[in-house]
Parts: sequence; structure tokens; C-alpha cells
Amino acid sequence: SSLPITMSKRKVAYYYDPDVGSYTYGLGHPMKPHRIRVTHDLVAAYDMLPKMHVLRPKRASPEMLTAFHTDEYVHFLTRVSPETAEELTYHGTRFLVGDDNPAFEGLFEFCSISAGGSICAAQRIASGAADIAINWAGGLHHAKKREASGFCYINDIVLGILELLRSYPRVLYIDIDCHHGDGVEEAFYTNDRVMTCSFHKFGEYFPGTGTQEDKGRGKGRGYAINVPLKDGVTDESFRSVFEPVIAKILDVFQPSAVVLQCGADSLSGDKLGCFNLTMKGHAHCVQFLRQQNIPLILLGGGGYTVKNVARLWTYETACALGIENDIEPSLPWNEYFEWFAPRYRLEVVGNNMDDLNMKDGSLDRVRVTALEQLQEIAH
Ligand code: V1S
Ligand code: CA
Ligand code: ZN
Repeated sequence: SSLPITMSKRKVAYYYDPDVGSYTYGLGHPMKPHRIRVTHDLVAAYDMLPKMHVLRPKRASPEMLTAFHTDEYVHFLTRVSPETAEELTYHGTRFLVGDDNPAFEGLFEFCSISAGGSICAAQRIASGAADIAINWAGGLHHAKKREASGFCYINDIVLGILELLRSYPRVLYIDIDCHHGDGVEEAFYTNDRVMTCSFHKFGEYFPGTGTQEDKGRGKGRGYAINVPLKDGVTDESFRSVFEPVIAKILDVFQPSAVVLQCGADSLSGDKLGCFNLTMKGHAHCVQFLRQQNIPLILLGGGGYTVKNVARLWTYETACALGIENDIEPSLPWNEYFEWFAPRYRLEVVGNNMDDLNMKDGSLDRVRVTALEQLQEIAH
């Protein structure tokens, strides 16, 4: 057709399990799987479901999870429950630590839904049946080989990337969650077929890793990129580092597929986050990657102000479909309509907080350092 390439349609696969919203980490815990259901209801109310392949992911089996995690840890997750947690952790095992990762009812099923979605998304991309695959229940980037961390138990991202590596020579992982993507970075730290790039708040902030000194080891040296940021990042300052760094990566690394973790805690007003991105500033990352015409997986992640998480991921679903300019800014009626008071609009606006990245030239330094690191692997 005569449409410019950025406007052309893509085959989009959207993975959703109607049970996912029913799991709960417990009263007072900031992570709320219900946000996935609120997002889905809004996507449905905007009439986007008929425009994509809506698929229920196959739940991942324990064996599938051992592609990354240890047998002992996966076996523990299949057995643990609120009742047995103490007993199982008592005998010297420290799989779940502290109150970040409670042993909630249905924990293993929740993990197999989240991981199943990312594995299925990778298979759908690799088969060529989809250009973009979405799993908002995925993106749990802190989970380690033998340990849960930061609300994450199973690293669906690592499992999805391992699936992509069966078909593709090189995979790029980009993480725009406000927290460092430590679990994914660690999993591929010595690997030159996976480049990881995390943008995150750094300095007195969970999990505490992700400086620009950490760039990979052995064969993987130079293939881990970290972009440590300070409080108050705006759309403009984020874009001024995201675009040149990602453009340089695409140039020097030439990935055959991209996985984008779309953690929504980098939005302005998030309960745990400290950035100042608007919905459109965040979604610009999705638009930028869609334009590149490289197979793309979109995953969820953090995001603790539920109404804004639902707005963002709904808008990013529209971006995947290329219909974001046709979408009505006033929210359609939906099951959770009253949650979106008082404006009932598809928007997340910024606030007047200071952008500490603009104070002492730190943003410029971070950008230059990342670009210099990438120049070293260019040959
Ligand atoms: N920030 C933060 C935060 N808040 C909590 C928390 C609060 C209430 C609860 F009932 C349970 C936990 N934990 C943390 C952080 C973990 C943040 C994880 C982000 C995950 C992601 O968005 O990147 C991806 C899904 N944990 C900590 O700061 C650790 C503690 C050190 C302090 C807080 N206490 C509750 C646990 C130990
Ligand atoms: Ca991040
Ligand atoms: Zn986060």
C-alpha cells in the first residue's frame, strides 16, 4: 500500500488469562495483579480486542521454568503456601526473603500464568505469526535463578529471551521500569547474544545495583548497558537519553528481536516510583521501537498506582496496533469506570517536581558514557 512504514499495520498477539486478576500478594502489599484485569477491561471497552489475536497463554510447567531456575527452587514454589511457608523455609532454605515476596495463595499458578505468557509470546514471534506480542502479566525482572526478589518469583523475561535465542542470533532487552532490571542483566551477564539495557533510578533505591561500571563480563563485556537516573525525569530528559542510546544499540548490535519491559512505575505519581513521565512520554518508547520494524515483545512489570497502570498499558496496546491517534481521550464506560475519577480521561500528566537529572549535567554525562561504551563494541 502507499502508507508510510510507521503507519503500516502489524500482526499483534495479546496474551491474557482471565484468572490473573484474582491472585493477591496480601493486604497492604503494593503489587496488585488485579491491575492486569483493569487494563484488560479498558482495552476491551476501547474495542481493541477484535483488532488483534487475543490468546490465553498455556501455563508454564515446572519443567519449563527450570530452563532458567534451579530444580530445587521450582520444586519449592510448587509446594509453598501461606500455611507451609514457615515450615519449608525453616530447614535452611532461603528462597523467599522478607515481606517483599510473600507465600500467597495460588503463588505457583500465578507464576505459571505470567511465565507462560512470555514464553508463548516468544514462540508466537519466532514462528512469524506475530510482529508484536504483548504480555502485561510478565516483566518480573528481579527474579533470580534460585531466589525470589522484589515482588518477582519467576523470571518470565529470561524464559522468553531463552525461547527467542532458539531462533534468533541476537536479542535486545530494554527495561524502562523505574527499578534496575537486575535479574535479566545477571542471567545474560557473560553472554554476547543478549544485550540488556536498563533505565532506572539509582541511589538509595531498590535493588541498589545498575551503575555504569557494570557492563558485562567475559564474552559479554560491553553487552550490559545501565542508565542510572535521579528523581524527577521528565519526558524530554528521558527521551534525550533513550533515543540516542537505543539508536546506537540498534546500529552496533543489530538485534533480530527486541523485548521491552514497560514497567509503569516510571510514570509520574507512582506510589513507589520517583520519575515524572507522562503516559505519552512513556509510550514514546513503544512507538520508537515499533517504527524499527524488528519483532517486538511488550511486557508489564512494576506499576503501583493502578488506574495509571491501566491507562498506560491500554494506550501502549493502542500504540502496538498503530491506532493511538484514533483513540478517544474520554474513557468509554467500563467495569472500573469510577476508579478513573475525577477526569475520566486516558491521560497521565506530569507534575512540577524538580528534574534532578538536569541540575549538574548528570544526564549528559550518563548519555556520553553509555554511547562511549557502545562505540567500543562497534567494529
Ligand atoms: N520501594 C519499595 C518497596 N515497598 C515494599 C513493600 C511495601 C509494603 C509491603 F507490604 C511489602 C513490600 N517493598 C519495596 C522494595 C521492593 C520494590 C520492588 C519493585 C519491583 C519492580 O517494580 O521493579 C518489578 C515488579 N523492597 C525494599 O525496598 C526492601 C526492603 C528492602 C524494605 C521494604 N520492606 C517492606 C522489605 C525490605
Ligand atoms: Ca529499569
Ligand atoms: Zn519497578
